[in-house]
Amino acid sequence: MKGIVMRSTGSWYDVHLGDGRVIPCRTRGKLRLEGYKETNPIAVGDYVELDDLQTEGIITAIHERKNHILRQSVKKTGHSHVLAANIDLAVLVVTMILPRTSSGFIDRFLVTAEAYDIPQALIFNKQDLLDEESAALQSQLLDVYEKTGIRCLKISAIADDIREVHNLLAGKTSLIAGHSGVGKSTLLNKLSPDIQQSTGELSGFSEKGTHTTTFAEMFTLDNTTFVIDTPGIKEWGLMNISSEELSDHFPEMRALRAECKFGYRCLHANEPHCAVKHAVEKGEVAVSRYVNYLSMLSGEDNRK
Ligand SMILES: Nc1nc2c(ncn2[C@@H]2O[C@H](COP(=O)(O)OP(=O)(O)O)[C@@H](O)[C@H]2O)c(=O)[nH]1
Ligand SMILES: [Mg+2]
Ligand SMILES: [Zn+2]
Repeated sequence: MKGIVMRSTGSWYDVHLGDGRVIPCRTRGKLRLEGYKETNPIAVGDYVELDDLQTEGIITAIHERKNHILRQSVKKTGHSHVLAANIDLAVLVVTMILPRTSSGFIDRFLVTAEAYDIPQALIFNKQDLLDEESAALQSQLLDVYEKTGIRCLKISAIADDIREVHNLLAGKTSLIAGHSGVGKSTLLNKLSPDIQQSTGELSGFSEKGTHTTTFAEMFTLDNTTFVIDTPGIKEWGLMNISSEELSDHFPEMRALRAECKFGYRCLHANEPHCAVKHAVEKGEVAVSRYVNYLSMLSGEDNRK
């Protein structure tokens, strides 16, 4: 029998069966997944095969993944672990006010998702709080990202009907990310009466101010719609993206590369006859995207 892993405590896994039941499972012996070094490399979002469905299950195999996202070890020991697997959509919740999400943060998220081969969407929350300045900033960003082909929604998680969000997520496994305070938990709670996340507090930190261990966790909206909450998304780094490859994860720049004089070696920085730079001058590639690209290229952005 097949199921999808919803959460893991390290030795136990909660597995969602297609009929809506969730049962605790263990593994027996050593499970391996081709291409991964770890034994029992089970992550949230993994499809697994199960045996013995009385009160608990035994995971006997892990299905091949269509993608996975990694999280670097907090201690920068060079280790990383799979945070979640088989993601259909990466959703970033952003706000223009309280707190303000920078375009640099948005682009970093989009580039990383693109590098992992995961389609992206942006949810602009807290529409009810926009003043003139933050509304102007938002419309600039909407213009940039809609032109880039990113699905964008505007909502007030505390007030609006969120049918559009339901439609966006329906039938998919989506990862939900965003800075602390943008309204992720408020939105999740509104999406399903079964989800009861605490809101309005600094989460991810214990009372002593130390970082608590945070695992990805999956919630069910219906039997085919799943959302994954990923605490600590800041550590979702730009892993293993070379300088030459970086602009390939900006779709509007990728489309121009062949026209650069230095073709696949062009970093679109100081090279002559660069199609990307020309497009920026002509207003065809957004200045903010280009500036954020250069910042990622120089590595400045990586250390934040
Ligand atoms: N005004 C307003 N406040 C919101 C909205 N969505 C969430 N909030 C508030 O923002 C604060 C942080 O929300 P929370 O869901 O905990 O954010 P999270 O850290 O991303 O999970 C809470 O006090 C929410 O009530 C919104 O659309 N409008
Ligand atoms: Mg929260
Ligand atoms: Zn170029």
